[in-house]
Amino acid sequence: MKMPTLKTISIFTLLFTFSAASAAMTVDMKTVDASGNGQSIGTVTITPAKCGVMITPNLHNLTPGTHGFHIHQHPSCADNAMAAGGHLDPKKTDQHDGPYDSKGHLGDLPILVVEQDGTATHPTLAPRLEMSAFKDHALMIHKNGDNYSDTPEKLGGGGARIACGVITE
Ligand SMILES: [Cu+2]
Ligand SMILES: [Zn+2]
Repeated sequence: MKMPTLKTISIFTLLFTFSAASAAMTVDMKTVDASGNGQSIGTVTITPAKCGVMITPNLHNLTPGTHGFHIHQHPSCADNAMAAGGHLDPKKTDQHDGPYDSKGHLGDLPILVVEQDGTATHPTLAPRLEMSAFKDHALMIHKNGDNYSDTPEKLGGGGARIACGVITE
């Protein structure tokens, strides 16, 4: 039996690496401040999945527990991330229903889970989203959790914006 040559293996590796790289999108996340360019807390990588997209955080320096996590409308984190506007909502539903309900904001992502050491690395699936939905918007992490509802508090109760990343790809 003839073994594959080193050259053949290299070509396959190159093709695979290239297609994987072009399919993923990595967003730099920064703490929120007036300039919109705070301290780095790591990255969030978005990759296409069979159903929706996978969201893989590689974050640190966050407070342990759950945090509201969304795509916000505008590609800016200036003015303590208020420049990013509200949750991405192309169908103008004006409803915060979370990532698993088809009625509300398209930008509602699965909550971000932060470990006791302040890191978040657990990947989640966002079934309603496509890669193209992220382009020219911002990713936002909130101080509090998200109950995927407008009650008892609007927008899941996430409160203040604590970290933000502009999606330019
Ligand atoms: Cu948000
Ligand atoms: Zn929302």
